[in-house]
Amino acid sequence: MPEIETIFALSSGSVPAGIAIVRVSGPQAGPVLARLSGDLPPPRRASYRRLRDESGAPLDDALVLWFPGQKTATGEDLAEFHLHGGRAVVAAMLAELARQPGCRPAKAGEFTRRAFENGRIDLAEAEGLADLLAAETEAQRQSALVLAEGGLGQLVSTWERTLLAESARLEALLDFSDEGDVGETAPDLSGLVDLRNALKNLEQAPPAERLRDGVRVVLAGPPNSGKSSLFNYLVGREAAIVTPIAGTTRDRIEAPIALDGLPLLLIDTAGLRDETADEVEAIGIARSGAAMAEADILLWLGPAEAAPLNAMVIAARADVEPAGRPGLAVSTVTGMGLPALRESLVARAKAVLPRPGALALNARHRAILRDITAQLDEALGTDDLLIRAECLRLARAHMHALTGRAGVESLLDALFGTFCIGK
Ligand SMILES: Nc1nc2c(ncn2[C@@H]2O[C@H](COP(=O)(O)OP(=O)(O)OP(=O)(O)O)[C@@H](O)[C@H]2O)c(=O)[nH]1
Ligand SMILES: [Mg+2]
Repeated sequence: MPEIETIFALSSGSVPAGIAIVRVSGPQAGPVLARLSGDLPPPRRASYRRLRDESGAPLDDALVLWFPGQKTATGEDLAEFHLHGGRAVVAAMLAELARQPGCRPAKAGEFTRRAFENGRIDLAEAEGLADLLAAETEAQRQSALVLAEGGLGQLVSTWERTLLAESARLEALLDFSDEGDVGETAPDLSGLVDLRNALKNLEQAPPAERLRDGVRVVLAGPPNSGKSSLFNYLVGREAAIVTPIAGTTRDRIEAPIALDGLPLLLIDTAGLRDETADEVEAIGIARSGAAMAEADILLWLGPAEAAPLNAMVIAARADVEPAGRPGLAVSTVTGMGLPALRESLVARAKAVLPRPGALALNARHRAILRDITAQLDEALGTDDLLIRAECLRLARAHMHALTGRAGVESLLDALFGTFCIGK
């Protein structure tokens, strides 16, 4: 078997910085650490060492850590160098590591991939980790943490135990029926029914994508109704052009914002009108329709009687328009109604997003859950014990795809490729 390559990378943020952490993982981690720092320091203890290159010239004075495998982040021997975070120091260190036998720079996500391959984390945890690194709002961070800490993996283990128990009982029944001993009593399927119902409930879990991309808040209505003005107020800058000319906005404009720690994607649209001679505006209006169709929250700035279903009616430009219109009266000029609008946006967004700390499922999880539920439905729908046993076996195989314990190579490449180098 070819020797596993030892990988290294800068694992802390970009230099220059106060400290730069370079990690080395693989069978050469120990020898490399010993060569550079003169000896192998005691395991799992920060030790102060002068690092020297091959010729004996000093590289840096650093804190070094030695983590012998397998109980390490990657499951392999792991060394960490906490260097002074100057560009030249880090460059010299990386160059020196590249000269070490059996060592090469790590690819994006390779440390995490090794952790997965060595069984230190499951696939869902790796996905959670990817989300955690990308998290920009508090809600995203909390949800990613649930996945990263193995929330889904633990659920799957529980389901698997239920399925294994059912399979074992089935096998026993099948064995007895060979001997003609099987009783008339119908087998108790309540465990499977409970599991199926639990999975169906989980399918209702809020989509993780909303947490990642933001709750879509679309501003729509006739031209000149004040959409872009409100959009700019919520975004906190002049992101969209505002003029008294009807038809100013001609394309959809998106801006991500965080409101009370919740991720929202605000979408301003071209004003809707039936007649326009302007070809560009006509295309813009078609896009407005598409944006409205995919809105999680639709803010309607037009006449209440024309409001789309479930839209939140906003009586905009309330300082100049006649009073008494239905809907929430707001004015971006006087500030009227704006705190109430923010509050109600937060409340509606919360209803769309996963509860803090609750498990959120991405499209991949959801698709696999549906596959598992389909197998369980089939298992429950048949009286043929052999078929039922086979359905349960397939259901278990799908569960393994959730945590990545079944061949999912292309998926792994895609996932780990999204990590940064050094992670
Ligand atoms: N007095 C007052 N004027 C406003 C208010 N909101 C917007 N306006 C004015 O109304 C006009 C149209 O505002 P926009 O925000 O561009 O309206 P819009 O709905 O984006 O218009 P289109 O992009 O053409 O569809 C501009 O002259 C704004 O200055 C408001 O709350 N009070
Ligand atoms: Mg506009």
